[in-house]
Amino acid sequence: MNKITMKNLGLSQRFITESILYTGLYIGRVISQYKDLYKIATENGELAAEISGKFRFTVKTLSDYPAVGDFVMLDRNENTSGNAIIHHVLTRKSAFIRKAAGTSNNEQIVAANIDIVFICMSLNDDFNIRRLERYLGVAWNSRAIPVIVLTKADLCDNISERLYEVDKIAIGVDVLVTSSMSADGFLPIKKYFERGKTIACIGSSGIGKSTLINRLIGEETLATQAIRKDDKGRHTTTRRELIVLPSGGIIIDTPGMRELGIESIDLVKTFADIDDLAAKCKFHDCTHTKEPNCAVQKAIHAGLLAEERFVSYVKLQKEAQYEGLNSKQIETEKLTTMFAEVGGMKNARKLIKAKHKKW
Ligand SMILES: Nc1nc2c(ncn2[C@@H]2O[C@H](COP(=O)(O)OP(=O)(O)OP(=O)(O)O)[C@@H](O)[C@H]2O)c(=O)[nH]1
Ligand SMILES: [Mg+2]
Ligand SMILES: [Zn+2]
Repeated sequence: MNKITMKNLGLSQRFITESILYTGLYIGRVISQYKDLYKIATENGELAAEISGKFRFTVKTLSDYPAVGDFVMLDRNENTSGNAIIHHVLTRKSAFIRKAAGTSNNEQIVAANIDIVFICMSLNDDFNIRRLERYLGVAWNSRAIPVIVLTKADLCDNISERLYEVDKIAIGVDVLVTSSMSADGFLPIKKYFERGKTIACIGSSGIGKSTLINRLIGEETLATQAIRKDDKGRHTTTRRELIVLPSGGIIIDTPGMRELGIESIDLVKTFADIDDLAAKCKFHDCTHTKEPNCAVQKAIHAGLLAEERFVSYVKLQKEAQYEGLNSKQIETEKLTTMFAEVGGMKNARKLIKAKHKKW
């Protein structure tokens, strides 16, 4: 492998100029993060770092913290004892941002200082044109160039139809069809990689981002895993990671995300027809599954509403509901939903207790 120089790591004149403001500090690039600990690449190799107390004190929003892809100023560039200290984050030239619903200051930086963002979507189950549309919108805002990467072509028998759909929303954007099942299925992405240029891969879990990157690298660097049929949405890649390719070029692999931060307004706009129907249901809290006089179910039975459309509505609603919650909160939400039928978690606990007593 090539020696990793700061230039290979994407350091351009713009960052060098800014870094000169900080005399006595050294420049590095964040390649991964685990809780409060950052892995930083420097001219002299990798080191572990944490932010300074002063930095922590000045942080106002989540997005002020260093993110993968950031150039940071450190107190050292050698692996001496203890962690290096991050004092500053250099001004980002681009950032792919994910917003937690309802909160304006809860922006999460998915990847910083990227040149291209690969919006990845599989051609089979995960394919969803509306979601692609939203990812595209966020990508344009990131100041990186979006490229749509469709994966798992081998599992799709109507590629041309899907491409036709994508073309309608992807104006001025390259659209690539890939598969990791054939030896050359990754080739369409290859030409986008250049020395010093950073590409981030984003998209849902299990659609083959890491597998595709592995094909490109030509070795199994990143863990990949099949999605278990009974356990959808299980994440294989657990953190963002910046990798310098042997041939030059930089890629940031990210864990699959549920969504970008769907604001409820999106749901309202996209599913106005279903909301209109729902307003006519007998029960105002109708779940449109088994309640009597459900206008939504009636419309589906009458062939006025496509079943799949209703399914994606429910799915999006769930995503919106979970958006912005941490994993513990998501679990609680899931349990609450699960136990809604028996009258909520409290009752569920009682029921479980009662059962144990019987035994
Ligand atoms: N048939 C088929 N399967 C694929 C393809 N690419 C990946 N897979 C399979 O899809 C599963 C998930 O692949 P990953 O690369 O782990 O998916 P990921 O997008 O990185 O998922 P996260 O890390 O959870 O975000 C694995 O079992 C892969 O073998 C493909 O082109 N065709
Ligand atoms: Mg992965
Ligand atoms: Zn209903």
